[in-house]
Amino acid sequence: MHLSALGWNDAHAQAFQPHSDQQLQPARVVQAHRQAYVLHLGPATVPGICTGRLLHDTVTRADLPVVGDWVAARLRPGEPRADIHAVLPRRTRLSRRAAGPTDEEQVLAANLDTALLLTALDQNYNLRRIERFLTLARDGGVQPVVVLNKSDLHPDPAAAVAETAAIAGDAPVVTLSAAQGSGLDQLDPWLQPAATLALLGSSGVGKSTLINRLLGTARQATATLSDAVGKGRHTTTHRELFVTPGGALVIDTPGLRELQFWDPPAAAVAETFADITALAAACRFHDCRHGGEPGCAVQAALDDGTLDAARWASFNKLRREQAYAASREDPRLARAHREAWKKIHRGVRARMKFEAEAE
Ligand SMILES: Nc1nc2c(ncn2[C@@H]2O[C@H](COP(=O)(O)OP(=O)(O)OP(=O)(O)O)[C@@H](O)[C@H]2O)c(=O)[nH]1
Ligand SMILES: [Mg+2]
Ligand SMILES: [Zn+2]
Repeated sequence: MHLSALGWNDAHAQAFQPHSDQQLQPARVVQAHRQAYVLHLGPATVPGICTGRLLHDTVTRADLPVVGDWVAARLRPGEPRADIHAVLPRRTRLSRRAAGPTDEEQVLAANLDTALLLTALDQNYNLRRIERFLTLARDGGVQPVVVLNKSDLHPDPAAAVAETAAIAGDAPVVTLSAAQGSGLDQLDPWLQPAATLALLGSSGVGKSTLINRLLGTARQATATLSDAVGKGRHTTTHRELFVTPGGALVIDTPGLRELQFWDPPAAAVAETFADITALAAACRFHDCRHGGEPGCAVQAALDDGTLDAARWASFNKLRREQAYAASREDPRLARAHREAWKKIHRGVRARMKFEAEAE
């Protein structure tokens, strides 16, 4: 394979410049395990590990290689193994607050064009969860596509699509059945050669089943949710990038149990909740807290049912998490967070004024 078929482009080549003089070559991380990686060099894949120096110089775990990363690697003489000397800057990324007690960022995958946000049309189907996934993708600069899988289990999948589209903003929403292989062609617009896609969603929604469909072979093990939970772990346990017969690069990931945000994604939340942001900008008072003030557009929309109470609650929950994340970091960030929201509100007001004048 040519590096360009793996997503290598001029921007990456530029970022590689500082490394190009010392027998280092670019490689893409196609598998990430705890310490060990598999690197794609173009002609071949080799196992790789970070050099001691890279580990030593790395300040946070989020700066270590993840699947989808481009790295500067050096092949060991006479050995089919490579050492990773540096991680190139990430074009886009999906990251969250790591699960568990430690307070750190976990990057799930890097340099993605599209995130296929999978939900199954069974008990897993939950608009509030979809909002969180949308926010995560937008925050990382990745185009989200909502995939409602297991359409065969739902009496009216088209109604679910309509309901989801109403909260998804400009993100496309499709429904399909990975198990039955129906509706897959709807993903064609994003399955372009050398485009990188990651599949994200809870355990058991059918990520690996869909990957197998896209690859045309049963590469990934799949299991029913009860089997997976019975084993006490998810079926897929590491992140891996595969090349489809059409040349798209798709990443399978283990199911995400928790989805907490790492940085406060004010702009991404505003985008996911554009309807609420617009309402808030229409309140009589600039600093309206939407708690019973006169002329509150949010309260009016809640009263007449234009704004769903569950969606309003979901928005507030995300904002509280943002505020928490910001204050945990440092007071400067908390202030930056408030500034970001002020700017968003100013922008919406300006746009509303502009549109009103145009009428
Ligand atoms: N009815 C139905 N079942 C499906 C569909 N897609 C997947 N499944 C089933 O759902 C179960 C879980 O599928 P997986 O592909 O293993 O799920 P996963 O998202 O990869 O799960 P993790 O690897 O644990 O994160 C399997 O039993 C699949 O056969 C579908 O479209 N319809
Ligand atoms: Mg899986
Ligand atoms: Zn208000």
